[in-house]
Amino acid sequence: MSATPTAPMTLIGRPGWGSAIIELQLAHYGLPHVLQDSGDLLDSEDARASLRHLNPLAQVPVLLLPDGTVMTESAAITLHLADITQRDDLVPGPTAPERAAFLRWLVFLVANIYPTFTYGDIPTRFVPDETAAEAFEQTLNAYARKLWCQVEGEVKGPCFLGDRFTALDIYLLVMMRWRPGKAWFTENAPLLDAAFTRANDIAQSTPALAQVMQRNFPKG
Ligand SMILES: N[C@@H](CCC(=O)N[C@@H](CS)C(=O)NCC(=O)O)C(=O)O
Repeated sequence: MSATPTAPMTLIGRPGWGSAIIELQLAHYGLPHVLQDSGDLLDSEDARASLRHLNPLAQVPVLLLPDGTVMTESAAITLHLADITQRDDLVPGPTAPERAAFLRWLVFLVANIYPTFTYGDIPTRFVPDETAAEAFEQTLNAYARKLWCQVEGEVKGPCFLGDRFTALDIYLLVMMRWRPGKAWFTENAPLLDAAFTRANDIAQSTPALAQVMQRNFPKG
């Protein structure tokens, strides 16, 4: 039997943002949690200022553990939730055949693809000159598409790692709604597109996940 902690955690985030990746996992595991809206971190200095004492990068997700420990970084949180629940249904365990690929692509998604959103959301934060920022944004978006094409070559189908649904599929479910947009995936990355559809079907047919999807992506 797995030991599931009962004291609530606090997930700080924003509907549709990366906090959805963690909210879906908390719901999947049935872990008690409360949600706290970060405000629009891209638009509001007040929102950024009030988050910085927890995460100096002023990014979400931020997860406050029952003992007050602050966790940031979705991949670290993903691994931690599997640890504390002692479950291996979203994170293949150490001896599972999918383990190495899981770790590789989990880190790839957060270390390579996620930063393209950080830099691309407001390019002038990193390249102040408007003209240069425009060129930077184009190069960055092309680079992001190249990264997704690399991921496409690794999708086993029907889920990312084959038959089993893992936390990687939860990442796809959220990140593939962002740039370059669903239509691009349909046209250029059919395996990812199919994995997304599969993950979406699984989420929609699991009441706890369907509720989180609806809260984060009310438009579907
Ligand atoms: N490496 C972090 C990235 C988190 C991240 O970039 N979150 C976005 C929301 S999806 C954010 O808070 N952006 C605000 C900003 O970068 O100013 C993770 O994996 O959790």
